[in-house]
Amino acid sequence: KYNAIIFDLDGVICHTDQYHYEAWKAVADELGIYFDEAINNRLRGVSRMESFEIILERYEKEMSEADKEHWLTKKNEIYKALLKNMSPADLSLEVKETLDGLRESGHKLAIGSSSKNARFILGQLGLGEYFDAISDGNNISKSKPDPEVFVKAAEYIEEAQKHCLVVEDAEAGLKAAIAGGMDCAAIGDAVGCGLGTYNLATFSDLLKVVEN
Ligand code: B16
Ligand code: MG
Repeated sequence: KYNAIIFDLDGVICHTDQYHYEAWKAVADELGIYFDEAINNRLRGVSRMESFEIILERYEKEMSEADKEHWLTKKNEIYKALLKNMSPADLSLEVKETLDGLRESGHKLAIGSSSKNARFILGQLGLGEYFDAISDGNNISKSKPDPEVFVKAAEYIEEAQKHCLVVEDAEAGLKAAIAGGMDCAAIGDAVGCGLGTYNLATFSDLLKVVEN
């Protein structure tokens, strides 16, 4: 049924929540805005600017677009410095073995991530050359729940959307897959929202999903 699997990156292939948290916390502290892990969870799968808008809900004053850009650049500099701590040791054996298994069974494998740092993160994990295509925050004009990032991924690997399965950890990502006419497998927090065609208890469950 599926010729290709399109993976979200953060929260599916790897976990960068803590680094996003530390970088946003540094920015929020400088601005005197309250920020905690619960607010950080709302930023999952959301673009950088939209993430900042959520943080600014607790900011009393108005902020100019130029100032917003300044803080976004600052957040990304802190975040990228933290990403340098990532290495192939951060890629779990389960994820690597499952990806290899899916490839051996003839599936094309692509990335569909909102992040502009997707290629950098994949390089840190030792997956720089691994995927057949990467669609990320650099090639889209609308972020999830818009389907653009996944539609582009399907285009890059030359597969019809109905033959692609998306794997996502965020509700916005599941909505994006559905809007793009694709089935989706929910993992982690996304399981709770009930939008997944399948719910994965663990990453390797994907092997069972594609067998059927
Ligand atoms: P960046 P995904 C998303 O990645 C993250 O989940 C989200 O928290 C982040 O704000 C977004 O990428 C943009 O990331 O600032 O690196 O461009 O889950 O779509 O792989
Ligand atoms: Mg994600």
